[in-house]
Amino acid sequence: MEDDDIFKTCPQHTISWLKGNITMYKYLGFWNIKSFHEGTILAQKCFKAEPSDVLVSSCPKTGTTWLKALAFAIVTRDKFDESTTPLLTTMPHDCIPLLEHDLKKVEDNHKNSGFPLVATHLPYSSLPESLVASDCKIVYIYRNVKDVIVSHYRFLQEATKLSVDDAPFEAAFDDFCQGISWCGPYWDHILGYWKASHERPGRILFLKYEDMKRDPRNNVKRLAEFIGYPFSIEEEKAGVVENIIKLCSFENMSNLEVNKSGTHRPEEEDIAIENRLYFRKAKDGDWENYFTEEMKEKIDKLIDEKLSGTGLVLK
Ligand code: PAP
Repeated sequence: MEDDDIFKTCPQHTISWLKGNITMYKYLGFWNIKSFHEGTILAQKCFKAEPSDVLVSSCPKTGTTWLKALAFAIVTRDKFDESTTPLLTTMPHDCIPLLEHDLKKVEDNHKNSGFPLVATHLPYSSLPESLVASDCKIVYIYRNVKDVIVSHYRFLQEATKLSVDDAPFEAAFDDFCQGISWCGPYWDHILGYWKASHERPGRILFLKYEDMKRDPRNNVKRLAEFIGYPFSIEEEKAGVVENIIKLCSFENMSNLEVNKSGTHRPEEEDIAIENRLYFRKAKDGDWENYFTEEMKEKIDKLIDEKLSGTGLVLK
């Protein structure tokens, strides 16, 4: 089937709370806009994983930008320090190519630079076969579902230049609970990686956003070790771990000029996003400013149903 025919037949949802500004398509069980689904199909057809690839994966709004900055700083620390790193002038999303959008860049990295990091928002079940079959390491970040719902809502509301009053949160919440969110259903996205991590132990590192905030030092060390770039004793003594944490902190990143005034993918009108929208509040528990008691009960019950017996905690 031609790609266009695929999208004529799969479920569509035009987001009412965004005044119809975005239409999502459900393809292979997950929601996304058409261009990213097309990029997924291309990656599935063409991508050939290299053993050294490290996949940085997440459902949107779970801490991707932070994880990318940390992984980039860890992998490139022999070349750059805090005063020379590209992170000072390039937003983290532009430092690591996205498999379902920047395939050519990923392939160029394979050929020319040996840079190992590849980012994705793809669910595990949509990853290219060569990646699933490989022994590449995968790092997966996840976050409390209620803060993800608010972060997702505020991001799309601002990206479509609507006011909060014009974009009712209640409708955004209802869509999310029905699984209709960027790369959603959120719980299915996490469960795909979670199950795969049990089938292939040692292959996927799960990082929880809230744990990373509580204990960045240990989590950054775990991350570095897992992806094959462990800190030496000398580096630890010299404060390299702390320097990376400070460099990638929300306080530092959100105050860099590039992240205050730059634009991500400025040449692509439909998905160009101001960098500042990726750095909103970074507060745990912001959901309390948006949720009614009824919403809290509804999402807690839903998550209990979806995740019962898995050992994952998203509440
Ligand atoms: P994306 O999927 O669109 O890239 P992602 O980076 O996963 O988004 O999530 C954005 C959240 O991470 C925002 O949370 P908030 O809406 O609750 O504020 C953003 O503020 C937060 N964030 C961005 N950078 C950092 C950072 N360096 N440290 C901690 N949190 C961060």
